[in-house]
Order: sequence, then C-alpha cells, then structure tokens
Amino acid sequence: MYNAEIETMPLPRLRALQDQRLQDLVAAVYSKVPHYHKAFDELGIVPTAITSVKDIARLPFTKKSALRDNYPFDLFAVPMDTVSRLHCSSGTTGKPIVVGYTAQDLDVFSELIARSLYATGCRPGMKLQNAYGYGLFTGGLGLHYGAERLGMTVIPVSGGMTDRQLMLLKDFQPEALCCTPSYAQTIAEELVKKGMTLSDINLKYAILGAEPWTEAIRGQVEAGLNVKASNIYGLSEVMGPGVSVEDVDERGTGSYIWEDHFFPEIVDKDTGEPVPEGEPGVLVLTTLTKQAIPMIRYWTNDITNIYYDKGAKRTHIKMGAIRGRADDMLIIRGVNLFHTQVEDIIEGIKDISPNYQLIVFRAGNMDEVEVLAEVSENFLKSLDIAEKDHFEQHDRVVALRGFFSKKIKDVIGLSMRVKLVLPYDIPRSEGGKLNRITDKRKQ
Ligand code: DLL
Repeated sequence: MYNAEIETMPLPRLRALQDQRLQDLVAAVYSKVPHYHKAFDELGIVPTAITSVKDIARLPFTKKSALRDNYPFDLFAVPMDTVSRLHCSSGTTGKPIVVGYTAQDLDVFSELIARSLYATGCRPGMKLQNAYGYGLFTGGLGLHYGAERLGMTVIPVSGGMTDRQLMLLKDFQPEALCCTPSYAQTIAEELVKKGMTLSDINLKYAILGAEPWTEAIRGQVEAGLNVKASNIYGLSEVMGPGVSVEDVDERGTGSYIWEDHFFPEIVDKDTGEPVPEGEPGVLVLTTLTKQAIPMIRYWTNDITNIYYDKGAKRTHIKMGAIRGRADDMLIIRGVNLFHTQVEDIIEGIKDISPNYQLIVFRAGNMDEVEVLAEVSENFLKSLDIAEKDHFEQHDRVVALRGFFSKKIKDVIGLSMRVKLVLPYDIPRSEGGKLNRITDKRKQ
C-alpha cells in the first residue's frame, strides 16, 4: 500500500480523525466564507455545536448553484495570493464552475492520486500514459502530479490523436494507461485496425473514470488491451480524480473513498434524508482538509451506494459504481454537458428558435450528440423557398448550420452534429412538452 497506516487505520481512529477535521472545517468556513456564515446563521447553527461527523446532517447541503452564484472566487476560504492553481468544470449556465487549490491542497491531491494509482496496480518505476485531457479539466494534471509523486514516469500525451497514442504504447512500452473507459475501448479497437497485436504493447493496468461505465465495458477493455482495469472516481468541486478508487485485486466490489479527506453520505434524492447503509441514493461529500474551497455536504448528484467491505484490504468505506445522476447533466466523452449550455448559444443566434433537442447516442464506442434545432419563423420567411424540401441545401441554412456548430465547438469544447429543421418539426410529447434530451444510450 502507498500509505498503509492511513489506508488500514482502524475505524474508531479514522472516526476520531474525521471528527477533529470536521470541527476545524466548520470553524474555518464559518469565519471565512460569507456563503456558509449566512447559511449556518439561517439554520441557527453554532459552529462549536458540531463536534462529530454524527452531527453532520444538521449542516446544510451545498449544491452546484452555490458555485454558480459565487462565481468565480467568492466561495474561496483563503486569500487569492495563496491559491496555487485553478481548475474548471462545466456548469449549468455558460459559465464554468471554478475551483482553487492551495499548495497544501495540491499536495493532498498528489498524495491521494499516488495512493489511488498504487491501489490499481501501478508501482514506482512504471510508465503511465496519461490520456486524460490536460488543461482546465482536473483529470490530466491531477493524474500527472500524483503519478510523479508515486515515482512513475509520466507520458503526458493528453486525450485524442489515437494514432499517436498507439505509437507511444508501442515505442515507449508503458505498463499503465489512464483515460476514460470509452477512449480505452477506442484505443483497443484502433490497435486491431492498425494491424497491431497485444504483443506490440506492454500494458498491464488501466485506470478508468470520469464517466459511468459497466462490467461489460471492463471486460472489453481488459481483453482488448490485456490489462486489469480499475475504476477511479472524483469531481472537480470536491478535488478531481482520486476521491475514490478500486483496488486491482478487488475489482467489481466497489471503490474506496479516502475517508481521511472526504466524509461521504448517501441521501434520498427527494427528501435529503439519510438512507440505510448499502441502499442507493445521492452521494454527498464533505471535504475534511481542503483549504482553498472547502465543501460542506456537497450534493454530487451522482447516484450510488456506500458500504463497509469487511473482507477488504483497507478499512475505508467503499462506493458502488455510479448508477446515474439525479439531474440532467450528460457526460459526453468525459466532458460534462448541460443542455442549457447549448440553449445559451442558441439565445445569441436570432435565426434559431429556442426549440431544440439533444439526441445522445453511441457510434461505436464513442458518445455522440446530435443537436436538432428549429430555425425561427422569420428566418424561414426570409429564405423565400417554395419547396420546403430544399430547405437543408439552401446556402443560408448551410451557413447557419456551420456557424452554429462552430460556436458549439468553440464555447463548449465538444463537436456535435447539428441538424436545422423547420419550425414545429421536432416532435412534442404529450402535453406539448419538448424533451430537451433523448438519451438513446440508455435504450
Ligand atoms: O471527471 C474528475 C475525474 C477525472 C475523475 C479523471 C476520474 C478520472 P468532473 O469533470 O468535475 O471531474 O466530472 C465529475 O463525472 O460527478 C460523475 O458524474 C462523473 N464521474 C467521474 N468519475 C466517474 C466514474 C472528473 N469513475 C463527474 N464513474 C462526477 C462514473 C464518474 N462517473
């Protein structure tokens, strides 16, 4: 184990550590973050009354809207000149969610990734091909520094350019690969298409996360790349990857949540009340040590369950695979997407009406999004076409489609197929409701 003392800490000691850290956290956010000060006051919570994690349900939930309302830095609990790094994740509006890290936060981030990588089978001296995206996304840099901390050699290739991924797998012979599960499937398929075989590469372990996946996908990746594939979970608001991880020898039995830094709860998605151990509900996480942007009872919207696994190597609690989300956030090729981000773009284009629909489907292993959008009545009139059949080929429709899809790519960072249709062409469901999302991946 990377840190056996902590990873196997007896539960009473772990609980005492959490209690102490929670007390410090509650005092810090109350005195330093106006949002929490106000929220505690409204509920009549005196920080000193919270002495143990048993009291945690008295504290208010923090939802994504708190990050949006306090954009960009108002939830920060430290002076800006002590913030070493910023990361972002998509929000429900055009603006992203911003999170910050002090030097100590980055140190913890690296420690937890090092622990996590070790659990998945990685060891010092091995090479890790890091195909998570580098940049504002927490995946690339998060895995990068944690792997260096563990003593691995990092290949910071970032996502995409599959030919180059294959070349590096062959030439550099890394033992480990990290990326989204869907991208691992793509790499495995391209390997065959390029006429390569498993003897050309040296992979043993894959560390997959950032989007939901299944045992069937695990089977495909394990066979296709000759690896043991373990899950890694996390979210920007709470840190990034490395909040929880699967042990390579315990694959399929759940991912350890690093309880010395995060306190997990599962609550009912409608009532917010705790559910019995092992039952599914919304995962709620409290950061016990984060300095720059601490989170009290963060409502992740991820549906899962948590349970202690008595026969396991470590004492920390486990969470099951993510079964879905309690809101309408989509995860497309590892990128978080809200339909309102597309709506925001449409609002700025007068020739397109606010009637649109996103259709999500799988093409091969990759998630694809098609945007259906109705043009405005005025735009249609201005075209002056007798035959509506020729609509799609009309120069101005072609130009509008090109402009819209470029905007989507520039603003959201995802390529989507765009189809412009006539007013009222998108089918409405009973009651005239236009469903914003049709997720064919689930059908
Ligand atoms: O996806 C952090 C990450 C990077 C995790 C690399 C793992 C590997 P966000 O972009 O903020 O952060 O997205 C967080 O992605 O709330 C889940 O809905 C989903 N998610 C992340 N990991 C998993 C996983 C990163 N292993 C959101 N299984 C989370 C299922 C996952 N869903």
